[in-house]
Amino acid sequence: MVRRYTNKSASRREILTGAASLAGAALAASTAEAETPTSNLPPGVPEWQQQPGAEVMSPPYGQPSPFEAGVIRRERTGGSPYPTRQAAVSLTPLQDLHGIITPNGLHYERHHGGVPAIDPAQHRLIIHGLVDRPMIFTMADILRFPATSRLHFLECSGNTQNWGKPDAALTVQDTHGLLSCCEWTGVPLKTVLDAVGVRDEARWMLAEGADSAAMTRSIPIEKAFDDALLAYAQNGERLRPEQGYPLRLLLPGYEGNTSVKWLRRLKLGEAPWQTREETSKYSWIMPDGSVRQFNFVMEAKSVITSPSGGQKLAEPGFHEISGVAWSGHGKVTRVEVSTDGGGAWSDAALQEPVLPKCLTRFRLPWRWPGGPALLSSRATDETGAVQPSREALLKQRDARSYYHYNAIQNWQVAADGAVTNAG
Ligand SMILES: Nc1nc2c(c(=O)[nH]1)N[C@H]1C(S)=C(S)[C@@H](COP(=O)(O)O)O[C@H]1N2
Ligand SMILES: [Mo]
Repeated sequence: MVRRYTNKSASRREILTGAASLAGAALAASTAEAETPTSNLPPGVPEWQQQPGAEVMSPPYGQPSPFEAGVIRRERTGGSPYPTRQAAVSLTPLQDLHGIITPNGLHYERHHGGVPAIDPAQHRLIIHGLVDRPMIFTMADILRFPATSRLHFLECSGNTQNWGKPDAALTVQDTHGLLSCCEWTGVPLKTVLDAVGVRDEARWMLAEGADSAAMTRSIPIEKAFDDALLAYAQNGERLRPEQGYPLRLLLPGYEGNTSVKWLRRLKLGEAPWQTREETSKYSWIMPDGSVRQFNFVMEAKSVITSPSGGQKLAEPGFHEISGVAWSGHGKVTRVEVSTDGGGAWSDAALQEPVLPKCLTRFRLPWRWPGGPALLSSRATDETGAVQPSREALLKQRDARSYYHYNAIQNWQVAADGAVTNAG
């Protein structure tokens, strides 16, 4: 059903609330077009141009158009459900995003114990262990340090569960939605560690969150002194509660799990602490059955977001193939695209800016001749690492693997233009 702004007696507020309440209004363009009165089409002057628009600050914190109400985070379809809604995930709608930035309200979520409601005035960060001056910082203290802003992706190491037989119904939100990219602002962790004086014997750092899961990870000291951030802002505003408000650790390029949210404690020590997230979880099963711990860096990876699963090409002819590529090792240097299932590859254009440990948008013009096509993308990063095929990845891991799936993603285009997940 298409709601039209025809009730001239209704107040602006009523109209806005009415529009906003369109339940999950994923308005199919074709339906909207079919019902558009010709008076709203050129050369007519459309209804919305015939009276002044909404007042400023309605609402004071801006919202997307009600017609974009279908662009939302979703839970994972397919696969095993999470046991509770506190220990769960929500996925970024990659198919609906443009460029490389994830709007804050669409950043994926992964919580092990729900989102704590933290009063920043009462929040503290303690730094102790092998340091000269153990200290407790308020948020005001953290905000006094010189700050920096950097664009980085964050990817959960559980992103993309294509280890088994592909589920054709999955969208790119399902397969790759545990991936987001923001401009993060905060204090370089090195600055704060220099203030407390880290002792020479310190080799590892424990990071603990103030959530009910007290999520805790051991981080190599080299990373702490390299590009780690104590982040308090994302895309220009303070962190969202679900991203770790008021303070999170941000470890660029590392698996998302190590970027501890609601950060309350850093402890310097000589050896890793062997917490739950680095023993029973987040380790790899190797082909010989052995287990490999501390697999921090997210490898070169890419995915075509348009056209992608669940979309439909309306007709043969021009279609831009577009997607995102990233690597935790640095910059993406190349993205190749194939439309025939890996027979021939063409170089896609990399859209500036191309930044280290950040999403890179790629684009390739394509003329769909009609008939079946298999669309794939393959990223290369500045270390020369090339995104592997699924076959090649499976040779390097045990079949029971779960984390760090970075193989090439394929989308099947059917003769009628319908696009499905081919794994
Ligand atoms: N304290 C705390 N930090 C956490 C988590 C958590 O549950 N608690 N989840 C981790 C995981 S598994 C990931 S992938 C990222 C997700 O960050 P996001 O929710 O901001 O996307 O945060 C990490 N940091
Ligand atoms: Mo994660």
